[in-house]
Amino acid sequence: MSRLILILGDQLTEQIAALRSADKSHDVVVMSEVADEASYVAHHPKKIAFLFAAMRKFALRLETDGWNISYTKLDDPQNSGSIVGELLRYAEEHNADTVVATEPGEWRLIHALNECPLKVTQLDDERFIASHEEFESWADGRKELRMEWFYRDMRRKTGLLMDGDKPAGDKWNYDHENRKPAPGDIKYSGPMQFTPDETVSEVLELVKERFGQNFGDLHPFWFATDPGQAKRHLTHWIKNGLAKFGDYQDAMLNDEKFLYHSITSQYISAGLLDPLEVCQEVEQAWEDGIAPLNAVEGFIRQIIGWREYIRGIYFLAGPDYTSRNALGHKRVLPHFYWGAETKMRCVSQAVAQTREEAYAHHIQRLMVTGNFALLAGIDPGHVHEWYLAVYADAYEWVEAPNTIGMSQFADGGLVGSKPYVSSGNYIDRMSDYCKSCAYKVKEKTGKDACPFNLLYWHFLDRHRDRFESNQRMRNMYRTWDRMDEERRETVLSDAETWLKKLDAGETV
Ligand code: FAD
Ligand code: DLZ
Ligand code: SF4
Repeated sequence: MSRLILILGDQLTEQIAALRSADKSHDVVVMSEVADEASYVAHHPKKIAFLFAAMRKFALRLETDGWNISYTKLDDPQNSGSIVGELLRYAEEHNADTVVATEPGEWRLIHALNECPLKVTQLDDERFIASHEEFESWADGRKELRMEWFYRDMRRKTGLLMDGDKPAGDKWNYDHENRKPAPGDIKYSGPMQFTPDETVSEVLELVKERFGQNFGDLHPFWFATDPGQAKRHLTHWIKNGLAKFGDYQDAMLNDEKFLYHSITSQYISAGLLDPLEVCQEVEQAWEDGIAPLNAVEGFIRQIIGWREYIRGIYFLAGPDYTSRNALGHKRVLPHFYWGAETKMRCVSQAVAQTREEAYAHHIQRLMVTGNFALLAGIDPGHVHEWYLAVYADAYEWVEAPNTIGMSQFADGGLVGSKPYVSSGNYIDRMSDYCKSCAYKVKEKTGKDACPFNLLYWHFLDRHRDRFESNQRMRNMYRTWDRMDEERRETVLSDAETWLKKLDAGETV
């Protein structure tokens, strides 16, 4: 009897565990574009098009390589609409009762496969450097799960940037060299862009028809959709972007959507690039003198540190992680996250870019849209759904700990030792947004005051019981307490007035 080998939309590599365990002469590879996966949130059309195109090209490659493939297109009249439905349909067609899958990156799908009436084995996803067991044993007994300590273990394990048992350059972390604001006149040519081929064009038509109403621009579509293109994209970035990636990693400019960032997350997580190989190429660029150590270490830390750590947290925390709301925030997500007008230049810029590219870089996600949601007390469940929908690299295993944990502090401090909140000052220092904003970043009260300034103190004040004893927040409370009482009252009442306008649906 043949077995079904399930390959999901973000498992598009010959190295995926289920495929490696398969027998080409007997087994049938199942890949399906299904309504359930395409609509559990209102994904950005570019994200859906990217995955469907990359899935179709991968299936074609496997077929050429001699695999027996059962592929369902979204508009196939037989399509049952779900992954399990398709497994049942193909099990009957091929007289199979066994499925080999690679563990999905989402509890929802793991449970669906566990409950499937067929015999389903879920193999470990070996594309990651740390297995679940390794992360659990690292976390076991620790009071705080800080990324930096985990990252050092990953450096030792991979040997990346290691000089024997010491870090290259004698320092583990060059982050303090990586926070420069961008001078206004810098230009980055941006990521490599690809003209849609026949497969991509066919998918674009389908996505336009079925998901054209979702938030996000489908065109122009320029993503890489196979490993060859993704590799060219990486080489292009290593040559043109990597050297300055470190210095300007946190900077934001109105006219620069990509500013030295690698735009690799969507390719790595879908399986088009291998994370370890990417890091090895970047390390090689340092050895060849193409990029300095601060840039190379900064980048490698994002992949073998943050990315691995975030995944570890998702699986350690369990399926109820996404419903956590430690700060009790209840406000609905404002319409301007979906493109309605706002006078806040930083937010409108981050949202517009997200709509155009299904991309915003880390500091835009964390310190603009994330920071605003946290300061304004938006329900973290709403915030989570938004991030899961609008970015091309969003899968729950990576999006949820970043949003629920790092950005919204809704996990009560599992990911971060303090909330990532800031007033308008931080955004002004790191961007050119404030210069073209209707609000005034230097104003701390009054109708023109930057809302981040008002809401920052409002946040600290309303969560005083929880945060005032946090060592890392003492200075913030000291500054607040040093203001005279009248001024504090004005700040809080101006913040309340502003929030009332927000709740009333006024353009704020
Ligand atoms: P670069 O800046 O070039 O960084 C290099 C690589 O490091 C990325 O490609 C990515 O693979 C990895 N990386 C960097 N930071 C992180 C991180 N915090 N967690 C995991 N990997 C990281 N990243 C996603 O891949 N998917 C998400 O759904 C996602 N949601 C996020 C939500 C919020 C609220 C925040 C604050 C961050 C989120 N991130 C997410 C992390 C980060 O913003 C993106 O990985 C990064 O912006 C991707 O762009 P890039 O490829 O140009 O990254
Ligand atoms: C995100 C996504 C989308 C939009 N569509 C599909 C699909 O039609 N078929 C599929 O196999 N996978 C899809 N995916 C990716 C899955 O939802 C993904 O496997 C989970 O998010 C787990 O990481
Ligand atoms: Fe954003 Fe405030 Fe600056 Fe406007 S003034 S861009 S709202 S930080």
